[in-house]
Amino acid sequence: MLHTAHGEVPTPVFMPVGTAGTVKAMTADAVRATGARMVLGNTYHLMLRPGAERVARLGGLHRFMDWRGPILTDSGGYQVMSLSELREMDEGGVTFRSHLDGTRHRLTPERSVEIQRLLGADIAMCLDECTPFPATEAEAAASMRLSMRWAARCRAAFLPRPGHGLFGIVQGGVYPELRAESVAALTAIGFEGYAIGGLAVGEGQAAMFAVLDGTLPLLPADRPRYLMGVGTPADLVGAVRRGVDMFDCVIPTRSGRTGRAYTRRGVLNLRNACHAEDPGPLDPDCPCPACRNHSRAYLHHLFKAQEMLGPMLLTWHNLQYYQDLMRELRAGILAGRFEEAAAAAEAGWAAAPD
Ligand code: PRF
Ligand code: ZN
Repeated sequence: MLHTAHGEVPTPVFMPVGTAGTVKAMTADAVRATGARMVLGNTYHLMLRPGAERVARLGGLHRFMDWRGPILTDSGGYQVMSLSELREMDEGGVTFRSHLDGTRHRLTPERSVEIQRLLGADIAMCLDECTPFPATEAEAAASMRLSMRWAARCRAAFLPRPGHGLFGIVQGGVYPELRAESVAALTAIGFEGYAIGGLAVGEGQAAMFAVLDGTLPLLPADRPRYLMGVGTPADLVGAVRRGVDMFDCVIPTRSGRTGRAYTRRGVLNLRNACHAEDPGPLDPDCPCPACRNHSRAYLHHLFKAQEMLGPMLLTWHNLQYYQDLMRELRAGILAGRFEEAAAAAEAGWAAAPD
């Protein structure tokens, strides 16, 4: 259980991504109705638009987006590297041009922590560099050590408040000694929780699981572990099996907007003509409005006609599926039957692959 200023969150937990102050295509009430208890926000997007100070003047991100549960904010480092133009990294921080209007901005460990405080994050993340893949061991070492120096500066800049926490981010690429060095550096500083960064960047599921196998046993057992930016349902099951407590990923929301549905029977694409006259539900076992009220044929029609209800319904469905999957894994863990819950989910995908 995570205890935060905005309530308790049972783990393992999946956090829908609310990058720009909205989980795209969903009202906050709808996100809550899927079973989500915590969402992610992004320093990078919100500092550029509408600005962290403006959000603070308007009462903070919770009120701004009408989300009453806890919010975890990412620190900006990862989004700067993937979205911004002309970024320059130095010991002090990162200077970059906005992908929106080309204006120059600078993010330092201290400013990232300040922005996350202005937003009102229950959980803030350290500014880090997500080491690209592939990277040589020397490149991964230099990048990880910079992130560790930034982590110490983030810890010093963070003002402790009850119910609020700061998480360190383990880096080190696919190199076990570097991952171990990163864990040692972060645990010596001391954080409320620990994230595994630098994964799901092209290394593949087997390499990602190998890093988790080597890294998770080194982390303190009484602190939450968060695998950043992961993943597919199969990734989540494998990572929970290895001891991960928290996840965020754009897969359910982004793929919902393009017509891809994750179901108890595998992945399907509603744009495919095979659904054009199918009167049955997307997933007969799903309680979401797309499955309760509509046929596959109707969902297919919405995507063909480019109606905005299509992305809305499939986003709801995919988030519902992710939340139901996590609830089943939590119930399995509490009953001492995790492997049965995992096998039930995995058997469903295997029965009818797309
Ligand atoms: N660092 C941060 N955010 C992230 C990542 C990271 O390494 C990843 C890795 N895929 C996703 N989001 N700060
Ligand atoms: Zn559904």
